[in-house]
Parts: sequence; structure tokens; C-alpha cells
Amino acid sequence: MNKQKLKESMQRNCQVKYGKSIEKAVSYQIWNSLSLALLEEIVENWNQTQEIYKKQKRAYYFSSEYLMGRALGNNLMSMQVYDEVKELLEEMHINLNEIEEIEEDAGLGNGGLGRLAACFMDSGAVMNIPLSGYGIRYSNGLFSQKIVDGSQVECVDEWLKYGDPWSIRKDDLAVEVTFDDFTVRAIPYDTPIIAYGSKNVNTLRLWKAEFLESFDFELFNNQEYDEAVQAKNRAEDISRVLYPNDSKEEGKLLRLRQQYFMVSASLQDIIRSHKEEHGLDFTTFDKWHVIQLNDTHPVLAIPEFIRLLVDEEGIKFEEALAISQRIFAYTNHTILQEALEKWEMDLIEQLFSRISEIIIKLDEHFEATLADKDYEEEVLEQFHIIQDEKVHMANLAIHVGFGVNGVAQLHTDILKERELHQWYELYPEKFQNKTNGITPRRWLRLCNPELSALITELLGNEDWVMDLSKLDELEKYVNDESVLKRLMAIKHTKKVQLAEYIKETQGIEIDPNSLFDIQIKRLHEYKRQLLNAFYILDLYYELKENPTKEMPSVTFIFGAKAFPGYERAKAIIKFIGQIQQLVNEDEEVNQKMRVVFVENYRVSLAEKLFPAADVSKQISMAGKEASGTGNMKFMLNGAPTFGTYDGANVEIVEASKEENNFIFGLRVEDIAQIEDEYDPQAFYENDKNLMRVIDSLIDGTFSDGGTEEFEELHDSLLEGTSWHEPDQYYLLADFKAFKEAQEAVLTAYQDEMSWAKMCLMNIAHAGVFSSDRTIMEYAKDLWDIKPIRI
Ligand code: 26V
Repeated sequence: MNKQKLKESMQRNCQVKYGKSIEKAVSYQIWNSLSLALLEEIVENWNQTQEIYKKQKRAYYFSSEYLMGRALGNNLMSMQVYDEVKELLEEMHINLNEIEEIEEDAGLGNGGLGRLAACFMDSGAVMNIPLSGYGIRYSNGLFSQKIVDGSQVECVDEWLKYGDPWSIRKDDLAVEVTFDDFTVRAIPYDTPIIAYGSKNVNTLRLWKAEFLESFDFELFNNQEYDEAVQAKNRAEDISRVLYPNDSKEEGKLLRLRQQYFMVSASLQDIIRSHKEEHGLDFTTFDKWHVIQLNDTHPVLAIPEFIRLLVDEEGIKFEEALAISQRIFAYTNHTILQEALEKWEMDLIEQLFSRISEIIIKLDEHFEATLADKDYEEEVLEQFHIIQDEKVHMANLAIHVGFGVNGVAQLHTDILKERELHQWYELYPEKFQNKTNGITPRRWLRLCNPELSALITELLGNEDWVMDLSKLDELEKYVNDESVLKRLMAIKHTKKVQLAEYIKETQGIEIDPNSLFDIQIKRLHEYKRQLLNAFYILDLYYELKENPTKEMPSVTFIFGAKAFPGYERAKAIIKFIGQIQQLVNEDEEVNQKMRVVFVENYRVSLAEKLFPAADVSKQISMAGKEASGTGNMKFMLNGAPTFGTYDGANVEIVEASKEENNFIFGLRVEDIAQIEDEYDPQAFYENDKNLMRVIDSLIDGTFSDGGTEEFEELHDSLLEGTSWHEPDQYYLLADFKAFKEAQEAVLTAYQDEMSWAKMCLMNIAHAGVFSSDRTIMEYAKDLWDIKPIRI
């Protein structure tokens, strides 16, 4: 990289964008100018990559979510110019770290599913796979979280407030998306996905919705200003926010509009380029294109594709369906029933009646194909796309798609044996497993440069960044004390950095010499943050009774956002807040334990948390967490897993061995055994300690501000409600085993060298959890695509 050239480009960009020189610019202006200068560097490679990709089959990832996080640091790393640019900025008296920190996260996703999409984008580029992402460019991503008096308060996310220097708006590629009541313009914004280690640059293309004209001029002329902007707003609403609350009819309609908007625009785009490159021959469409549906959110792509082919290209329905059956594959990301999308037929009819016609035709078609199978009436009913006037999106995807995959071995097994068993019997050849992965670039090389440097030194080169299986070779250092000591010193450094950050941002002091036990993920009952909270409270009581208990001092860290309408999840946040206050303010115990709920958990904060963890908490009820990917990020940064046999934990423990982790609790098959006669009350009555912590919800120990939220939590465990049995996620059944496993952690942590060995063994066996491996499996087993390099 030519430093002088980059500097000039920064200057130029700053002058034309802000009318001032870099020397006079403030942080966000420097961030923009630098980002634009870097974009300038890669634009030619980007265009070249896209040209080369046209020579062969391409894959398109259709996803309603991309949780990208920050771009600048990541791109500097991918371009392998981080240190050089840092130096250059220093010469200019600019601190790169400060510039990185002002960047807002692109938080266009809710959690695991969206972050997986982001990791896949990175791996697609690095593995030189012609993979493009398609999605929506929400003006506001996932809400930002404030904790006010212990409660979650949601604030709008303004990720675009300083601009979006990494995306290029392409008005020339805009398309129109037509609903039955109005038409909008979809404008693509392209963001480069820069490969580490090669010149390839892939594309993430996100659509923004705009009104066809800027406003209704006639209305405006007649001085009906409000009406004039109304139509404009209605159009722009479509890409305004991620996942709008859909508990009301209006919200549902908007969400459905978003889904259709995204798939229609993307398919029009793909069909246009197909016609440019291959003319009107659609019979070979599947030779050139394959579409991965990220969960059910983009499944309307199937009827929309058929509509585009039949209505716009004059192809017969049967032919269009046959092509669809060769280009769509579907990934399932959860077995939770409440998360499986079903859309009321009348909503679909209201918004796009032609799509509803096609869905009905598809339903009839598949019913006919099953005619000779002699299914019982009830079994046959389950295969219908339309049931009780609702469209079952997963059924549509499974009938039509050529592939159906789960995201970890256990998850795929459960799909095959239970949740989708009848589908597996009908279409066994469609089912596959693709265990998730994470990008080692962001989740090690970028977020933990200290550990990266040690690994590079030990392995003699940086090849591991592109081939994470190289980490295997670290196992030979498992008895090397000096390496183990350095590993622990790095962990300590990362803990100091995190402690400083928490002090700065939340004013809470934590001790980097204590054990950092971290649970960070979306808040959901099945993930059982409440079980962790119960344990912590129990430990507090134990310390009150026995202040000389032999144990290392521990800091319990939580980070989680609760869905705004999910009252119980919000109550759990409040409960953790109350425990935090009780523990941290108690001089008798706060040298031995502390609790911190970090505010606004998001990608950029995750980058600070994973490297600083001593223990990775993965305690979902067995069978409920499809995979988890945070578990992999902890492992890669050298934290043993404290967890249940669930999701990818199973494979993590298989890779790094059970003795290097802390596995506890009921397994899937145990739960299957007891579920019919499970009696949480019995566990409650037979364990005084458990009783005490559960009672704390209702005996006045804590205050929920008079909302009765804590009582509701209490009852959810012991009484059940109209919609579920008591303790549906088996917290009480697992409490004792949890406590025993945690005792084992406290003991093990006191022997520094044997602890360090566990950390090293985890790092050394994390290679298989690279999303490079995952993406190559998709490319080979599902997409039939080989890498191609510029
Ligand atoms: C969505 C919803 C929406 C309605 C209320 C309840 C609920 C519960 C869960 C979900 C999850 C939707 C899909 C999802 O994000 N799945 C996550 O995908 C990750 C990537 O494959 C995986 O690692 C996580 O285990 C899985 O939860």
C-alpha cells in the first residue's frame, strides 16, 4: 500500500465531503475520509471479482438479517494494512483506535442468525466463492439498549448518523416492487466484502425502499402537505426498521411487505443479470444460480420466482416450478414452534393476490404428488402448505427446495427424528447437516491481536487466519509452561481492557484478577439466564453464611437484549439487576464476587467480551439451542465451555474433549424420559437452597417496582400458565447439577497451569468451527460451486 497516496486520498475526500482539511476534521469526518480512501483502493478489484464470477455458477444468500458490526477495523485487517495505516495516522497525530470506536455498528439483525450471515459473507470472500448476500438496508437496525433503574429501555438505533462510507448506492440498478395497493422503488446499496489473503471482493447488496416520485406533486400543489408526504412515508416504511413489532395487524402487514420487497427485488436483479449473460434461456438457470434461504423469512422467493417466470417471461408453471426445485435450498435455524412462520392467507391475498394464487397452485400440486402414498388423512394434512387458512413457510420451502439443513449435528438429528420426521421420511435425500462456524478474522485476528501474535509466533506464520485447522499444531505446547504462562498473561491483558471499558462506560469496577464467567446472547427463557441468576444468588447466600469459603473471586457478566414485547425476558433482566445491586453493594462479599449486566450487547462489545472470558456459559435446555455460535467465539479465544449437551456444544466438547470443559445437566434423551411426569414442585421442596432463591422472587427480597413481574416469573416455574406447563425449560431439574459443575470450575481455576492447559486445548481444537469450513461444505454439498480467484 502506498501511504502517501492513501493520505492524499483521505485529504481529498475530506475536502470534497466536509469542506475542510483532515487536520481540522473531527473523528467521524476522519472515519469517513479514511473509509472512502480505502474503498477507492479496492474498487477495481471489486469490479474485477464480479466480472470473473459471471463465468461460473454463483450462490445468493437471501437473508432478512445481517449483523455486520463495524467495518473499518475489519477492512483494514482484511486488506492487511492495519499496522501501516495506524502508523500513517500516528504521523498525522490521529489515534486509529479512537476513530474505530466512533463507528456505529451495522446492527441489521437480531442475533445468531444475522451474525451467522455476516460470518458467511466474510468466509465466502476469503474462500473465493462467488457468493453474494441479498437483504434489506434498514434505516434503523436492532434497538440500542439502555438500562434505566434496572430495566431495559429501547432507543432507536441510528447507525447511519455519520453516514455509510462503505456502501455504494446504485440508482442505475434500481427495480420496482409492486404490491396490490402500490408500487415502490427498490434501490440497491452495495457493500464490499473484502477477502483476507486474496484480491477477491464479494458483494453484500441491501435494498432500500423509496417512493417512485419524491412526493405527490399535485397534492403538494393543492397545499395538502400531509397527504403528499404520506405516500412517500408509506413506501419508505418498508425498509425503515428491522423486525417491526408484529403483534398487531399493521405490524404483520409491514413485515410481510418487507419479506416480499426483499425477495422480489433480489430475484429481479438475478434474472436481469441472467438475461444479460445468457439470454432468454431459462432451462439452464440452475447451472448458473443457486439461492440459499436463511430460515423462512425469504421463502416468499419461491412463489415470487415462479410469478416472475410465468407472468413476465412467459414460461409455463410446471417448467417454472421445475427450475425452482433446482435452485432453492432452505436452512432451518430453530425448532421453537413459536418461531416457525405461518402467514394468514388473507394477508398474503391482500398484499399480493397473485402470490396467493401461486401458493394455492403449489399446495394442490404437492397434494397430487402425495396421492399414491396412502397417507392417513391427518398425516397428509401436515404436508399441506396451507393449513387452517395459514401458509406454513417451512412446508413451502421443504416441498420445493432441493436441500434442507440444520445448523449443528444434534439440531439436524432432532429435525430428522422429531420436528420434521415425516418430512425426512418423505424426502430423505434433501436433509443435510451444516454445523455453523464463525469467521476467525473478526473473532480472533481482529478482536484479539495479542493472542493472534502468540499463535503466529508459535506456528511460524499467519496461515491459520485462512486455514483455522492449523491451530491443531498448538496442541504440542500443552505441557510448555512458558507458553501457558504467556497465554494466561494475554487473557489477563484482555480482562484488564474489558474492566477499563466497563468502568468507563458503566462506572462499575471489576477485578481483572477474578474469574470472568460470561453469558452473552439474546435473552430467552430457553437460554436460561434465570438459572444462572439463581445460581449466583445461591452463591451469594452461601458466602454470607460461610465468608471463608475457599474459592477464587468471580465476576459474573451478562449481556443480553430482550425482545421489546417479551415481558418475561425483561423481568429476568430486572431480576439480574437486583442481584447485581445486592451483591456489589455488600461489603462482606463483594471482594469475592461481583455481577455486571453490560448494557447494549452488540457485535462491537462482543469483540471486547469474548477475548476476556475465562468461562463460556452455554446453558440452554438440551434440544432447544439449534447451534449457538457465541460458544465457538469463546472457545477460539481460549475459554472452556460451561454448558449443557446442546447445539454445537456437543461438537465443541467432542473436539476439545470433555475433561477440558464443564458439562452438566439433562440431555435430550433424559428430558424425553421425564417430560411426561416432570414435577418441578418436587425439586423445589427437596432443595432448601433452590427454594430460597426461587422464593426471593416473591418474599420481598427484591423489588420489581410493584409490577408483579417477579411473581409472574415465580409462577411460570411453579404453577405454569394457560399456555405452558410449569418450568417448561427444566431450570429446577438442572439446578443441582449446575451448582456442582460450577463448584468444579471454582476448584479448577485455582490451579493456574492445569487451567491454562484447558484453555490451550480449546484453542487448539477450535479449527473446525471456522465458517470457512462451513461455507465450503455449503459450496460443495449444496451449491456445487468451486472457488475462483482474481
Ligand atoms: C426467533 C423467535 C421469534 C419469535 C419468538 C421466539 C423466537 C425464538 C427464537 C428465534 C430464533 C430465530 C432464528 C435464530 O436466530 N436462530 C439462531 O440461529 C443461529 C444460527 O444458526 C443459531 O446458532 C442459534 O442457536 C439459533 O437460535
